[in-house]
Amino acid sequence: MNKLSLLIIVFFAIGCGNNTKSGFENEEPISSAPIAKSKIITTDTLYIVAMGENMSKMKFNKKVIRVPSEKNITVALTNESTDATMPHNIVFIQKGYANDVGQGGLSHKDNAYVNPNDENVIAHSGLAQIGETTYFSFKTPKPGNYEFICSYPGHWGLMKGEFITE
Ligand SMILES: [Cu+2]
Repeated sequence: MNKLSLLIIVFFAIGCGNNTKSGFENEEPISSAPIAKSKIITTDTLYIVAMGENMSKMKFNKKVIRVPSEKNITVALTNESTDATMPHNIVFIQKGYANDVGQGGLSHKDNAYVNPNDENVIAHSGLAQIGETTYFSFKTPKPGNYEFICSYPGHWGLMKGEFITE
């Protein structure tokens, strides 16, 4: 190999390196959440959206949430409802206790409508007002079938789904 071809190879390698770097910089994730109380970005974050402009259209964007069991995860709940009367939370509960947990939370407005002593509650977020994202972390339970609801008064009948750990 003569000096000229070696020089060309080195020059080419530097050029490729720069291209790779600038390409990577363009791939930064863009968050659509307009307001975040705190921002925790990890690979173990579960992104959930609550939506619907009124009580007949309110829903979560997932019917089933499937996560690894006994693992620390962060939940990011974004409220995309457009009416200020539609705050939402997400409450992970024992299967079959949606109504009990919802009713039990009615007198606990100061705790996001969740009774802090409710043994059927596995974990819950705070209330996300419209346009907000609320974050919280918890350790998922042992493998099994659970449920999730929004416990804001009157919401858990429609805002619910299956929570599966495996
Ligand atoms: Cu709700």
